[in-house]
Amino acid sequence: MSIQHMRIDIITCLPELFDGPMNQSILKRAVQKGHVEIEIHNLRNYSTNKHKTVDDYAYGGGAGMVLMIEPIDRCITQLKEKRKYDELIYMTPDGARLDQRICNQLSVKQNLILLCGHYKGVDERIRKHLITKEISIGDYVLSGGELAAMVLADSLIRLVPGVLNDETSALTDSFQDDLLAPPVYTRPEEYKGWKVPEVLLSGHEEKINNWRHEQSVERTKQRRPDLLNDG
Ligand code: 6GU
Repeated sequence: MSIQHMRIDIITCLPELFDGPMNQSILKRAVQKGHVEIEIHNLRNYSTNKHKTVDDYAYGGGAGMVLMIEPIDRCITQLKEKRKYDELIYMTPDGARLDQRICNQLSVKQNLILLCGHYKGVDERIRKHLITKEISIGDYVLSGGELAAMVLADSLIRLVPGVLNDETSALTDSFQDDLLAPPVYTRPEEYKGWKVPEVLLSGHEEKINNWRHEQSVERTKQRRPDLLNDG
């Protein structure tokens, strides 16, 4: 069996924004180890006019520029000539709100395109004819889809098998079983009189697992009761 590999192509008019986050520890290692390939595409390079513009005024008037069809379509067409894509995702505040269930579903895909919106958004015809999924990272507005695309990419890459050192650590994340993660402790056993719960020092695996589960349930009841009522 071959190792799972994910390729993410990101289309943006602000490619510089991706320099920092994509070269950071886990993501960088995932790329170096060959689990993930990320390519950033500057929309400007796909513009056909002499000023390299990628946006224009909205038909019907009103404030805000709209990303034009042509540069986006040219970029997508070139990518599709090279490989088949599982999803073409538009990052937009009116998309489906990202949660761990969506992350899990997308993490098994091989080739994804993330299109970052900007200004007032993209020409609606791109959404209608080319986009297969629209995702938001929460009910607040960012100045562009770039930060959201990084959030989505990070959440997916860490789920690709082999990316995390201890593969089970993604399984114990908050939300993986609709529960928040339990509290964790490390040395020292006591600090300023603040003690680590006795059970964690007992070495009794079954008791520890039971305690962690109880803590998860309790924490979820207290902080996110909505998670318990869903599904
Ligand atoms: Cl995906 N884009 C923008 N511009 N704002 C957002 C978002 C996306 N998700 C939440 N807010």
